[in-house]
Amino acid sequence: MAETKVQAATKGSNSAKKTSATKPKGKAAVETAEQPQNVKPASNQEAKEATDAPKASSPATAEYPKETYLTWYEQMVLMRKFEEKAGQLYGQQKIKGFCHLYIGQEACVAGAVSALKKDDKWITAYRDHAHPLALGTSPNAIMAELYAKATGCSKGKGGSMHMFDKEVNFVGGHGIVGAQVPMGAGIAFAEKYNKTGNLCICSMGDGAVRQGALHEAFNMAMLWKLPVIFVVENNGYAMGTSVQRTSNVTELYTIGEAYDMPSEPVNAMNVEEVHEAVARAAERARAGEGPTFLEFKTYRYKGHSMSDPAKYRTKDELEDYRSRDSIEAVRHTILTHKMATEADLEAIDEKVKAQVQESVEFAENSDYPTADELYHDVYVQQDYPYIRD
Ligand SMILES: Cc1ncc(C[n+]2csc(CCOP(=O)(O)OP(=O)(O)O)c2C)c(N)n1
Ligand SMILES: [Mg+2]
Repeated sequence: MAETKVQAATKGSNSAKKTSATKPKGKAAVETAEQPQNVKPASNQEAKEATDAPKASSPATAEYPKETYLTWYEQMVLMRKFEEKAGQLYGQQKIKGFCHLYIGQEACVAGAVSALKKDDKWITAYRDHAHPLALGTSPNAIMAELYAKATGCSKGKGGSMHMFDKEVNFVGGHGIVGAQVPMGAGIAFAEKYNKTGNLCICSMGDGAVRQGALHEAFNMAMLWKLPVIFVVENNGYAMGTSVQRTSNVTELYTIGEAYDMPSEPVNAMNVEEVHEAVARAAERARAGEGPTFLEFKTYRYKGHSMSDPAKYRTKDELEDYRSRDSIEAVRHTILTHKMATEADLEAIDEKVKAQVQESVEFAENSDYPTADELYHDVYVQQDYPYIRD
């Protein structure tokens, strides 16, 4: 089996499904799949339906090997604990500037990484701590970047919104809403042009699908059948503005259909469903069939950034999503199917806690970049051909 990101990150875990290879789901199956509802005030019918949605539970059979579930669990716990610590440190003013947490959305990254190969590229927006963590960047380098230290993965010059790690093919955190969408198409173009067989996964928030550049990029990606997976991490809000208040079309995946792009909604509180959708899209991209647009229906438990008290949503709405927490669901599956004991999972929790603590010490003990760093890395290519004297 081809080496996947999970295998690369954990040296030898198996992300293949126990049964036969994942088959593309028929449209009917997709349309009837249980999805978390988009977000509206709790008093209306849709919010009621969301509250009636199934709570965190285990499938009757565990569909993947134990190693896969344990890898998902460990990765998601690392994302969660790392960001909880980052939130605390922000409160203590150890971390400054902007800081957008991914807490609640962990399954989006964990399920996708396990379906990709090690040389695939990933580009995303500014909510970007979880992606490099799952791709294998050291938590030390990410924490140091949050501290703006020279040992950070962007040499302390990017901060929370601009993580970058070429070693794991993470091509960034981008602060301009939607800017990464044409760049993602461009990266996929390069992969196709160079016949590498790799693809690019390009994730964005729901706010980004209303940027004009997305539509141009979708058109070109389809025209040239680029190996790209566009993913909208629809957490219901762009800052404090709900999808319903900004978009006539609230089932965001249908936007891809205007370009005949295979598009589907995914219950992204469920890591297995994310993995399966990305695996299908990756298969299509590698077969030369072009892009896919996936709408990950997810939720962020915290505000937009550290300065947002999130008063635009109800407690009930938040509690409803928390009751379907993706980490709890994987934990439940592992225990129900006796893949590990409570003690085994506690040992993972402790290991992750120590890793996070170590990253804080590493960041604290690192130096800030020196002033001459201002003149480095402005353009990586020394002979950049478009500069004229
Ligand atoms: C072009 C542009 N316009 C406005 C902003 C200000 N801004 C920063 S984040 C944000 C909301 C984006 O929300 P969404 O795409 O849903 O991502 P999420 O924060 O939910 O992950 C806005 C409007 C920006 N960074 N770039
Ligand atoms: Mg959003």
